Amino acid sequence: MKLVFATNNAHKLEEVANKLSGSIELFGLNDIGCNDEIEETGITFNENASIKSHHIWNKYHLNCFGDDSGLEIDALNGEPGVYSARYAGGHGNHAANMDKVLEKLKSETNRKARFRTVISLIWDGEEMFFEGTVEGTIRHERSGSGGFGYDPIFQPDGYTITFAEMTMEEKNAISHRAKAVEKLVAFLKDKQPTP
Ligand code: ITT
Repeated sequence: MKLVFATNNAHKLEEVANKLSGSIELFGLNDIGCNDEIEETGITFNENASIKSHHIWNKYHLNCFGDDSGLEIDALNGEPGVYSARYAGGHGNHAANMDKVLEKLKSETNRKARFRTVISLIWDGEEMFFEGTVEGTIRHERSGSGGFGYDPIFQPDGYTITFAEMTMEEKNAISHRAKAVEKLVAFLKDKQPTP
């Protein structure tokens, strides 16, 4: 069975492909010849994930899913949220995004935050959502050089190190994305014929 992940991010594709087994074959946007720029115009993670999955379903009628993720900071009323990638302006300027967060939280004592991932799956025309979160706090300074995005300033609850100080395996064992993907994979397992 063919399943399309509405992304061109090779790392994300590989993460899901590694967890899928059996008869489901995973394809990225490139693999199906889709070069469309799917705009994330939603104001929630669910909306953005849904925009991506519907784009593929409406155009190709293939089983598919899209995802959206971001950081929510309690003292900033959930910011940067869906704007995480472009919080300081340009898309994916991680250093500037972190500087903006640290500046806004300069004299803030409530440092609670979480990463959230939402996946919208369209299977046989029916939409389902899978969600993963990881709770933590925002450090006062960056620490570590691993990962990406806000990892150097995010310390997950129960740890004394940031995401950027963890190995990829450590982060992938507890991350928001991994949790959402696990739920998706569990659902898809039932869709595969037993060998
Ligand atoms: P796409 O092209 O697939 O949209 P992206 O890098 O924008 O890739 P996401 O939509 O998953 O990735 O996440 C949006 C932003 O949220 C991302 O650019 C980071 O700033 C932040 N983010 C998401 N997951 C993160 C993580 O695991 N660690 C650090 N920052 C993360």
